[in-house]
Amino acid sequence: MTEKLMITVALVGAEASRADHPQLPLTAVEIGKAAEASWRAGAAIAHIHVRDHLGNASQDAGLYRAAMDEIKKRCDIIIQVSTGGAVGMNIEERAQPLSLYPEMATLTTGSINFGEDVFLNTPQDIRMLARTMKENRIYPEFEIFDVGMIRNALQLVKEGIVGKNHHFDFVMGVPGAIPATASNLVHLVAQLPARATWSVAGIGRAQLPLATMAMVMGGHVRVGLEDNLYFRKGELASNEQLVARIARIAKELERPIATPGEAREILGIS
Ligand code: KMH
Ligand code: ZN
Repeated sequence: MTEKLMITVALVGAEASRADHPQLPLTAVEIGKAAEASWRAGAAIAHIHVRDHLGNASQDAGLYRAAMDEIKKRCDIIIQVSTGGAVGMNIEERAQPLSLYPEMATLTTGSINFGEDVFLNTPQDIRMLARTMKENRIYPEFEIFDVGMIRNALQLVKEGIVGKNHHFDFVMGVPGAIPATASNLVHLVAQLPARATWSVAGIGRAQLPLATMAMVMGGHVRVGLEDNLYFRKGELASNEQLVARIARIAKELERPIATPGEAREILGIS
């Protein structure tokens, strides 16, 4: 039987600003409220970044703690912190939220061009983040921006630096990384061990078709304003709306939605 569908909401990211989207959740309270609304709409996991008082991307542990507290007092959604941060941040800066022992964190297993920038993840930096996550009993989600990153992720598992409980998320359509096509998604999934869990995060207008494809293929889905600001061409979205649309499609496909508790069971989060 196909697993229940885990919906991840990527609430804000590090790149967009209020100039791009006037309702982007930036403060701890806004992030808490957006997480609750998305949870009510069907999200089981919240992937979070935080911003400083000027709205700039930050990996400050105090800011993460404030956002996590606002989420935890509203709902039991699984909190997944970013270790990707923003391009140009050094690895110590990016690792800061791991000191808070979140349930989950991201781990990008390679470098890519990211628009006109470079999202740099050296083998040494990747191992450092992975070891810290293991020591702090934080569940890793591999952020796979291109196909070679799967090999690097599986190597970490083989070496025991990452345990057997982990999840893959395919981020597809970043300019400079793997294009968001159906055949590329099939190719990515074909690289995984049979029992691996995976989700897809399509960038921009690729979000909806790739999410729908993932649902049909037995994978899971990530949506949210980090990856896509629009509900449809010319119409800005909210996180809640993007999650609710996936929940509606899942219902039509007779794919039940996982609660956070059920997602913990699927993932093997103890
Ligand atoms: N902001 C991107 C450069 C993650 O959260 O782990 C990296 C990113 C990945 O968003
Ligand atoms: Zn992110």
